[in-house]
Amino acid sequence: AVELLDRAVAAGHGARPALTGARAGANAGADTTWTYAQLLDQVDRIAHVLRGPLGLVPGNRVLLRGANTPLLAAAILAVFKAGLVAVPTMPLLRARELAVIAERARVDAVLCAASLCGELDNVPGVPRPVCFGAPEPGQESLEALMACHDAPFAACDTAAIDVCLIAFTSGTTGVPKGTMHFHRDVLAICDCFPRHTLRAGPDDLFIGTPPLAFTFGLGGLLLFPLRVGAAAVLLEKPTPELLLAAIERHRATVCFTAPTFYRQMAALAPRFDLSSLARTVSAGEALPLATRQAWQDATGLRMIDGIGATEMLHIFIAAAGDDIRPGATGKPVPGYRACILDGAGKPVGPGVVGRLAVKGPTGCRYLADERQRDYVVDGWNLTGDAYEMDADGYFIYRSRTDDMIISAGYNIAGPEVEDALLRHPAVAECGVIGRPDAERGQVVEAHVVLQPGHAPSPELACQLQEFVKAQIAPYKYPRSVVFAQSLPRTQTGKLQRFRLREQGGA
Ligand code: 3SK
Repeated sequence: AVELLDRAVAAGHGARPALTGARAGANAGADTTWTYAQLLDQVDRIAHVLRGPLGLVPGNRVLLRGANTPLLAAAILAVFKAGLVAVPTMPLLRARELAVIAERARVDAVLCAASLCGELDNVPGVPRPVCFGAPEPGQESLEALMACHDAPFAACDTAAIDVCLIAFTSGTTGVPKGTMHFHRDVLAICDCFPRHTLRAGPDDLFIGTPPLAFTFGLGGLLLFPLRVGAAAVLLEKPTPELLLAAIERHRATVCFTAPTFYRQMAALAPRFDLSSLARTVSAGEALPLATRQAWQDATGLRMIDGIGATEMLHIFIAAAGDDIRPGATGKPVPGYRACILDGAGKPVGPGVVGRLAVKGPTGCRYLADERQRDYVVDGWNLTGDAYEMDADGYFIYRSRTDDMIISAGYNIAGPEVEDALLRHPAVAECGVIGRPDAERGQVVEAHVVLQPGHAPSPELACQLQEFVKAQIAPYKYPRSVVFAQSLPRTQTGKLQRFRLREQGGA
C-alpha cells in the first residue's frame, strides 16, 4: 500500500484531481482540490516529518484524529508510506474512549486536527499531539514541520504481511477491539468490491459521509478512488442536505453512505440536480426495503447494498446492477466465499437462518484479544450476523447475533452506555438495548432503575441523556429512556437483555 499514490502518478494521473475538501459552516463553498501530484507532495512531506523530526521507525503506531479532510487523508497515506501503522479514531470519541485505544494500540505518536486536540489533554499517557489545520499558539504544528521538507520521500520497503492499519471496533462488551490489517489487505479490498461490484473507473467522482476512521469510509472515500485514478470529495461535517448540495456542485458519480442518510436524502432529493449520480452504495447497517424503494423513487437509482465489517476491512457481500434483488444483500463479492452455519458450526442449506461465515483475502486479526477464537473458526470469519441464503445463492440479512446496537450506521455497544449511565448518582441499575426504528435502524434505549429518593420525570430523562453525551461519543446517547422498578435477571444475576427487547418501547 506504500505505492498506492506513487503508482497513480506514475500511471499519468499526476495532473488529475485527487481529493477535494468541502468545508461546512461559514467556510462552505471554499472547497480546495489537490491533484494527484499535489497530494503526493503533501504525503511525502508528512512522511518526512514522521520519520525525521518525530523520530518514528517502521512498525511504530500513529493515532490519527480528525474530520474527513484532504490533510487527514494525506496523513493516513503518509503513515502507510513511511512503514508505520495507522490507528485512525472517530472524531467524536471522548477522552475515556481514546484512552482505551491509545493504551491498547500502544501509540507512539499522535496527529490530530487542531480543533479536536483539546480532548486529548484528558487522555493520560498519550504522546503530545502534532496538530494540523490552523493550530493554535502552543500547539505543535504539522504544517510548520511539513514546510521544511519538500524532497520526495522514498517509500519504506514493507512486506505484504506487514501491518499498516489498526482499525478499532466497539465490541459487544463495550471493550473496543483493535483489528489489524496488512498492506496486502488494503490492496485486496481495492481489487474486490470496487472493481467487480462497483466497477469504478478513473472518470468517477466519489463522495459520501463515513469517517475515514471507519473502514467503510477509508475504502470508499480514499483507497478505492486512488486505486483507479478517480477523484473524491471529502465532506468535513456532512448532513443529508450538504451531501446532496455537494453531489450537485461537484457532479459526483458514486456515493457511499448509510441507509439513514439515504432515507433523509430521498425526501430532499427533488430539490437537487442529481443527474451525475450513477451508483450509490449503502452499508454500515441493514438496508430497509422502504429506504431502498424511497431512494429509487426519488432518484431512479437502484441501491448497491453491501455488508462489511471492520474485522474484514470492507464489503464482502453485495449486489449491483441486474444482480440486485430487493430484500437480499447480495452474493459474495468475487474473492470471498460465504455460507450459513447452524449452532453446531455445520453448514445449512437454503432457507435456514444461521450464523454468517465468510472467507476471503481479508480476515479478522484482533490485536491481543481472546475474542479472536470466537471470530475465526476453521478459517471462517463469524461476523455476528444472522443470515439465510436463498436457492439462488443470495444472502438475506435477518439480525445481529449479538447485542451490538447499530443505529444510523454507528456500532454502539450497550454495556458501554450502561457504564456511562451508572456513573450518574440517580441511577441504580440499567440495561441498554437497541429498539427497532424505521429511520435509524435501531435506537439506543436505556431501561433505568432509580436510586431511592429519585423520581422518574422527563427532566431526569433529559439529564441522563446529557450526562451520557458528556462522557462518550454523543451518537451513543439513549434516545429513549424507560424508567423501571426492576430489571429482568437470571438466577445468577445476569441481565436478560432479550427480555428488555421483548417489552414495548417508551
Ligand atoms: O461495519 C460495516 O458495516 C462496514 C461496512 C462496509 C465496509 C466496512 C465496514 C466496517
